[in-house]
Amino acid sequence: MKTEQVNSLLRVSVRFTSCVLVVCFISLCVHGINAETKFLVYASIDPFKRVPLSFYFIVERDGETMFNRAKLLNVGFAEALKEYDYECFIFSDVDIVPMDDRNIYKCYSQPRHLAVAIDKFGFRLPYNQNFGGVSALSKEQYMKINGFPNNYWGWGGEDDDIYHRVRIKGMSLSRPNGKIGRCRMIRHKRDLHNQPNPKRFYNIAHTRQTMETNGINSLKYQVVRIEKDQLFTKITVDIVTP
Ligand code: BGN
Repeated sequence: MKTEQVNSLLRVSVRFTSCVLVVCFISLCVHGINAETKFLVYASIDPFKRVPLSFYFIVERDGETMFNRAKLLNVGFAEALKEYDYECFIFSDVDIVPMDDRNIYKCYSQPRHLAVAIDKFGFRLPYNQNFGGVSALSKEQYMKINGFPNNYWGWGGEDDDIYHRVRIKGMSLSRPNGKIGRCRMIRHKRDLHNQPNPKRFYNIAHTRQTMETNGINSLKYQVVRIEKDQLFTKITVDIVTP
């Protein structure tokens, strides 16, 4: 099949599945892979087997500011909804690649953790509450938890905060089993501007008190650039460092 045919089929499938993959991205050179390469990695895993997966949103922060994974994913959510009324969002780190085609990238009745057995952690869940790497939330589930926290600058803890949000709102995590949930992590050094966040312990301890006012309803950012390709939209964003 020619590339253009694949592209138009995928475009059409958006209308049926209403599912979008939001990939957050640190930095082109430092990370060693660029957004387009990542996209190709995903696309090469036979998108038709992963039927629901239909469109990609790549969100990258502008400049050399601190990384903020959860906030970038919030931006992806907000910007994707401006393009189409998606019902399901898959939030993925740029460096995680699923290994099993039965790990279907779609939304479930409960928020789904998809990257449950990453090679970096010996193909095991590092701890039971872990919600890192790749997750799937329907628009409804995401809105119920007020999206993701905006105040996790640097590495760590934002996924634990999201886990708390899910539990506080009476939901639980759904997961594939450890075999189906196997993923590879593309090796790279720790990125610049992504040092462990010393405030993460404090933030996590206060999720319950802060989640109603810290999330998609308080998200502030400025779009620097939008590049539209056939198969993905790439947003470069100023995430407004405090
Ligand atoms: C945990 C991090 C997660 C990360 C996993 C796997 C924290 C908060 C400590 C209270 N959590 O330790 O964000 O996904 O490791 O790397 O640092």
